[in-house]
Amino acid sequence: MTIQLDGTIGKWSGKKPAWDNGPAPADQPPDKIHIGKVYFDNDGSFLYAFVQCSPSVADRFKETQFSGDIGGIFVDPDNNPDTGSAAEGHSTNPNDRGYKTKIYLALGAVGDKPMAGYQLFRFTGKYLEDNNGFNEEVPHSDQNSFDQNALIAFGKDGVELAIPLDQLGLRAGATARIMIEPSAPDQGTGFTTYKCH
Ligand SMILES: [Ca+2]
Repeated sequence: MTIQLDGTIGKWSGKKPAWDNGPAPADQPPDKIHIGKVYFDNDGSFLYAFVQCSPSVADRFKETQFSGDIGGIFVDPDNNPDTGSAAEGHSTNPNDRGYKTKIYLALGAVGDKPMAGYQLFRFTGKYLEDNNGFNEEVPHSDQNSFDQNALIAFGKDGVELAIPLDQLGLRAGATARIMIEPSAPDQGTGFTTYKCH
């Protein structure tokens, strides 16, 4: 682990965000979390992601203790929109298709404390009406910020996660197409590419 997962944005400040969705809208529902800046990095083992959150996971928990989610990050490890998931909503935009894995960013509670987690789902091509076909759980991909050595943490600025490269089908030199889909309504969808070094 070459990046300390603590949910603070300072260590990313010298990098260019992969997506900058701007500030949260004034009419955002209080139980939702806005995604602002998103950053990626990698080492030989993990893809790292920092997702700026407004409000923070802890502040949202003061508002509601219901579980929910921040959104999804979709990864296409072969940089080809013609392999992988089908188009969402019959869109003709290639940005909306071709993904293999969805990183689902979950919110919840452990006892009376907030938690953030993630789980990976693969596109199977089956049951397209159900999660757009991302319905095969990747074994042992569940991460919960309360577990020791968890691969996700939350802090004052957002959530920070590490995903094993082999679970995403990525390795050094690979270029991934990435789509970021916040769960909060009326927010943009981010598209970017990331080249693993
Ligand atoms: Ca693809």
